[in-house]
This record gives sequence, structure tokens and C-alpha cells, in this order.
Amino acid sequence: MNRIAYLALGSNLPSPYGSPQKTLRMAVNRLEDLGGLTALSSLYETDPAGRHDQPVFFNAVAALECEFTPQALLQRMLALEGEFGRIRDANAPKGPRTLDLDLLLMGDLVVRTGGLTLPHPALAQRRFVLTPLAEIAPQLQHPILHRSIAELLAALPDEGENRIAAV
Ligand code: PH2
Ligand code: MG
Ligand code: MG
Repeated sequence: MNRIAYLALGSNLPSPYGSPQKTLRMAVNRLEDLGGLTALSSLYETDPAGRHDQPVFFNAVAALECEFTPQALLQRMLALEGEFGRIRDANAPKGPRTLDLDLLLMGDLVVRTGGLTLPHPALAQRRFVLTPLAEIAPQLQHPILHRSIAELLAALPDEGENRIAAV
């Protein structure tokens, strides 16, 4: 059965494919090998959240219609991150990265396993995710919070770590 998966893309370091902006465009091309791209947000320039001593981020959200289980899709996303030069530093969990691909939502699936939590646990707190997601799917319902993406974005406190601009 096909489902729509919503994926967050982020980059704040150049990858073998070039600048963060070029990296995200190339990553979207590669995502199209995994399913049908049904929507893509604008690209946003965003202040780093969580750790401030790092370059600005570029973020976007894509909707991908695919047949994979969430675990199988996540495996492919992690392989793509590696292909784009992502090095995981256990000591810097919120540090700079060439490419970050996060699985946000997949239909109304709720999953809690060691390697995967759906919906993404930080989804409702992150302006750099909710803004692009609200651009392509404002009425999408969060299957646990039972709020739409537009409602979650409107409920975010307007303080700190919040500068976000479409580029
Ligand atoms: N990702 C993080 C930590 N902080 N800040 C912004 N603006 N955008 C991100 O994608 C981001 C972040 C860890 O995944
Ligand atoms: Mg992330
Ligand atoms: Mg990630």
C-alpha cells in the first residue's frame, strides 16, 4: 500500500555536491528514486536550533509517495546521508552536517522502536520543520496530538532560534 511520507531536509555544511543549497537540490533528485515526489516546499534559511556555534541551516520538506515500510525508507535515507558525506559524531548530536534527512510522518502511522519514532518526536517544537511542512500540507493532522500542522505552527512560542526566511 502506498503512503505519503513527509521528509525534512537540512544542511549547514558543503557536501561533495557543493553548497548546502546545491546539496539539498541534489538530495531531492535522489529522493525521487525512492518514490513519487508529490510536493516540495521552498528552501528556507534558518538559525541553528539547539547549538548556536555553527553555520546557518538550509531546510526544506518533501512529500514522497512510496511503497516502503517506514524502516525500509529510513534505511535508504541514512544511506543517502552517507553518500552526501554525512559523518555522525556521537559527541555533537545537534552539530553541523552536510545532509540530514528526517522522517517526520508517514500516513497516520505511530511507531516507537529503537531506531525510529513516528511522528518525529520534535516535529511540533521546530519552526524550521513546521514552516516548510505547513507550506505544503497545512491541513495534515498529527496522529497523536490531533492538531493540524497549521495549528501546531501557530501555537509555537515566538522567541529565540526562530529566524526563518524563504530563499
Ligand atoms: N537540525 C538539527 C539541530 N538544529 N537547526 C536548524 N535551523 N535546522 C536544522 O535542520 C537543525 C537545527 C539537528 O538535526
Ligand atoms: Mg534533524
Ligand atoms: Mg536526522
